[in-house]
Amino acid sequence: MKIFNSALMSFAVLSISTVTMYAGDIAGKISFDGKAPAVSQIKMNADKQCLSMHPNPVNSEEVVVNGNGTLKNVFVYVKDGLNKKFDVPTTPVVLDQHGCQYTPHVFGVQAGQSIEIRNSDPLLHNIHALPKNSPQFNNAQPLKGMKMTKKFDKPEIMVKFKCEVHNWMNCYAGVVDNPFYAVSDDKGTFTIKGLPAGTYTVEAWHEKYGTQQLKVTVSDKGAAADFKYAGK
Ligand SMILES: [Cu+2]
Repeated sequence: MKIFNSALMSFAVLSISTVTMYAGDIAGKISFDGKAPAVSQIKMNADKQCLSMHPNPVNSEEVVVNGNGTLKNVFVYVKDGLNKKFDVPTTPVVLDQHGCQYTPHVFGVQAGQSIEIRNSDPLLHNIHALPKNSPQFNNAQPLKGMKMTKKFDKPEIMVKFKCEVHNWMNCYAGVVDNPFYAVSDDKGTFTIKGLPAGTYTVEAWHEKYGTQQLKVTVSDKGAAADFKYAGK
C-alpha cells in the first residue's frame, strides 16, 4: 500500500508539472491560389504634401500577394477553446500615420489595451475609428509628433479606421480577448506563440477575401495551421 501511495504521488506531481509546462506555437502559412487581382496604386493627388513624400508609386494594401504565392496582412487569432481570462498587456500597440498611410495596415490588440496613435507627418490627419461593439472616436491630429491613446472595451473582428482628410487611408484592428494572434507577413507566414496544450478554433480574416476557420490541436510540439485563399 505504501509503495502504491508513493507511486501515485509521483504520478500526480509529474502530471501537474507536465500540464503547466506544456506549451506550443501555432505556425502557419496563408497560401493564395488562382489569379491575383491587378495591383492598384493609391492616388494621393488630392494632397500635394502626401504625394511629395513618395517618389515612387504606392500600391494599395487591400490585397497583397507575396512573390511566393502567399497572402500578406491576414489576421489570425484563437477564436475558441481558451476558456480563461487573460491579463491586458500594459504596453500599448502603436499605430502610426506616416507618408499618409497607416502603419501597420492590419494589427491586433487586446480589448482594454492601449493603442498609441501617432502622427509622423507634418500635416493634418483625422483618425475615425468605426467599431460596433465599443464607442467610436473621431479625432484630428494637425501636427507632426502628436500622440493620443485610445482603446476598445469589447472584442471585435475587425475594427476599421479611416482618415477623414485622406480618403485612401484605412486600416484594421483585430480586437481580441486573448494574447494569441498574429498577422501574416511578406512570406505569408505567421506564428502564434506559447499556447497551452489544447484544441482550438483558429480563425483567419482577410480584408477582401473574408474569414476561414481551422480546428487545431496544440501539443508540446506545437501545431501547424495552413490556410488557403483563392482569387475571385
Ligand atoms: Cu490623413
